[in-house]
Amino acid sequence: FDWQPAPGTDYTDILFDTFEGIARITINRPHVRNAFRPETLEEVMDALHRARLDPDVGAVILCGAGSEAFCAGGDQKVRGEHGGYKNEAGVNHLNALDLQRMIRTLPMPVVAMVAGWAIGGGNVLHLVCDLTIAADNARFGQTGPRVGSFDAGFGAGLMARTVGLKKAKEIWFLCRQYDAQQALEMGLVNTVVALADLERETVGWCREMLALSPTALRVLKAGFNADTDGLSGIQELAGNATALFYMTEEGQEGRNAFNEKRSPDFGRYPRRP
Ligand code: 2NE
Repeated sequence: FDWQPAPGTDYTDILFDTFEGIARITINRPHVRNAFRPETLEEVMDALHRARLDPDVGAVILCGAGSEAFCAGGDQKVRGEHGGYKNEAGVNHLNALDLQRMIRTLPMPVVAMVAGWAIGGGNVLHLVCDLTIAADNARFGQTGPRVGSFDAGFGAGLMARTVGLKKAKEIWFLCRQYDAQQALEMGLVNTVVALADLERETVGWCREMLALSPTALRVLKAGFNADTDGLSGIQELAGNATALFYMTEEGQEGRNAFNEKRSPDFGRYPRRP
């Protein structure tokens, strides 16, 4: 595929490329199995924001550099003593949680393309993506209770909704590792393909989605997340209704009446059954 680096970016921890309406974000820290530090996630969020604002982009692929790892979670070498992971300025962050929410509210599908390890926060990262395409060398698991951490938010709750409560508790309480086939059987990933076919398959899935109605996919995504995300989820779903209403004459009549300093005439718009 003819991936083109996105112009105007000077990321240090990620790569950001586009191709045929797909934005590909690659965590590029293979020396630590693509574990993330705060700066990594700041860059991923910046790239997601750029993808969101690009009218040509309709799907995002999130992956790790190389075939050894998707992501090994938070970089334990920069984990501080003050409630988070230290950035270069010494400020502690848990911005993995900000990224999780951003992926869930991005109004287009985000597909995790997983080769190798998806461990700890890396396992939660692909979990919060809309779809996961796994290579046959992928391995999944949580380590939190072993390394003195946990993600009791989406890491626990969304895991339980995805694989079932008993399995989610097993994953977190025993910190075992699961191969790609086991992940498929528990519903943690959508499909498993040979490593050599991983990108072709993932791009194929994106192309199928790009051929469909972006509005339908956008509202469906918000609908899938709405109950899990509570009032924030309803906000996201409702925001889509507002955007669609703004596109109607009825919605525009209110704006026009205000700007023209007259009473709105909504009588022309029928009450539908
Ligand atoms: C990922 C795994 C299973 C890979 O094992 P292996 O044998 O393939 O590689 P190795 O030798 O362990 O790792 C290669 C290099 O990567 C570093 C290692 O330290 C090693 O570097 P050197 O020591 O040789 O210089 N590396 C790997 N993962 C790292 C990490 N997370 N931080 C810093 N360096 C890392 C194996 O490496 C592993 O189990 N890694 C640790 C996974 C882990 O515990 N992640 C953190 C979970 S907590 C979390 O992510 C989190 C959260 O709970 C809540 C909020 C936000 C984040």
